Amino acid sequence: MRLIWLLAACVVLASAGTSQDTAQRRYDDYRVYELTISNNIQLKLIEKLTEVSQKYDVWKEYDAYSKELHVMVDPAELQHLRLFLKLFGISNELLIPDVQALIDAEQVPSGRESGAFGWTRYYELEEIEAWLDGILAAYPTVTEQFVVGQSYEGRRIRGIKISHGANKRGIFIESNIHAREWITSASATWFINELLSSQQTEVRQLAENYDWYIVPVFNVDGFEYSHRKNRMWRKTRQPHATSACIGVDGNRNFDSHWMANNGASDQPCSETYAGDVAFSEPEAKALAEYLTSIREKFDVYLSFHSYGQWLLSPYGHTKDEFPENYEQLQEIGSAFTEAIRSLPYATPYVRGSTASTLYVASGSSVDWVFNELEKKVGYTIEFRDKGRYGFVLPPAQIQANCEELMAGMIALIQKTRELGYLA
Ligand code: 0X9
Ligand code: ZN
Ligand code: ZN
Repeated sequence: MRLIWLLAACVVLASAGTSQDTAQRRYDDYRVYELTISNNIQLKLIEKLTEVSQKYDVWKEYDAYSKELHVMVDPAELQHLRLFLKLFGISNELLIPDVQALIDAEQVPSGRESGAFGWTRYYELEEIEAWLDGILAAYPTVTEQFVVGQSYEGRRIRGIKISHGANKRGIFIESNIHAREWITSASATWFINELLSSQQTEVRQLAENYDWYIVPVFNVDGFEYSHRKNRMWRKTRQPHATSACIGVDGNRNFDSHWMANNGASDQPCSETYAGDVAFSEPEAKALAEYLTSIREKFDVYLSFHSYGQWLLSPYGHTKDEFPENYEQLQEIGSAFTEAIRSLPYATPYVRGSTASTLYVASGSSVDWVFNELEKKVGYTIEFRDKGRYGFVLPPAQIQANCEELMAGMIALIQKTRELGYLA
């Protein structure tokens, strides 16, 4: 009985207090553990412990495929966590002993820097936008900028359209909806650059046969915040009326099965907070409106995320139903994963429907486009890695991740076309 009270105290203590965002937040001695869950009670307890606590940050939610979850813990909470894990017999492995050490290492470019924009380090929003301006100026006949809308803090959400002529089918890429997933915008900018400058036949075909709409940094406010204040920021930056916690998970805020099946949280302090209402976030609303305005122009929708090496198709909101074209989506998915596995890195990706292979996630952008705009080829791509570095993927891995993306994309688009989409 006393143990139960101790546990209750743990949960309460862990949820108390919010942090101040003055200087750059540090993560000295923060650890990331991989927890292996063997029953539902363990899962519920862990979810309860971590949902709104500022002492915990779930890096990867529990998924039915691996039965594991990754959680970062504040060093001040470590004793409690250990006791908790012991009490409930939850097996665990230390993935990252000191998150700050990875954050520091991440700031070191992986090669000689030429001064020009490249893919040996991560860039801030301003630098990415300056690069984008340069690209638009250098390729004026085949590129065009578009603006999705404005963020809560008033930033423009910018995208680039690459087109080699009228009447081509379009592919839309949304990237960095989750602020801390820096590899996504690094990969999106690399991909833009390849579409414009590569001489490789398959890449030229990709570039010239389709219209590309690419938004390298969608969650502009969050991304800026992740660079300046808190490397681990995920959500948007709109404050909440009844809570000190800020922001909404943009990928839970779309108006398609919003808040269905516990696929999001109604707690403002949760990292998967869905918002008070669907489209509470100006960013999500603006994207939905923009996509609606070009709905006749695109057939494929991709959302870049990290991490985990997954290619995820709808549905996210339920694991009990599958879309009509599920088999085809898996066939396209296999083309993607096999292409990546056949590279020298042999990086394993797993494909499957979001809810059945990963976890239920409701109100996501991909599902909204799939269900509401009826664009029947949509995927979430979860880039490298599997958790050794997690969100703090070293700059030395940017290039390899990008090569994998290109190999996967060539195969994905080719198979999509073969199956009669994109025609
Ligand atoms: O939970 C998410 O939003 C994504 N994973 S992440 O670790 N990057 O946060 C998965 C999104 C799944 N996609 C769909 N629901 N369609
Ligand atoms: Zn505690
Ligand atoms: Zn994400």
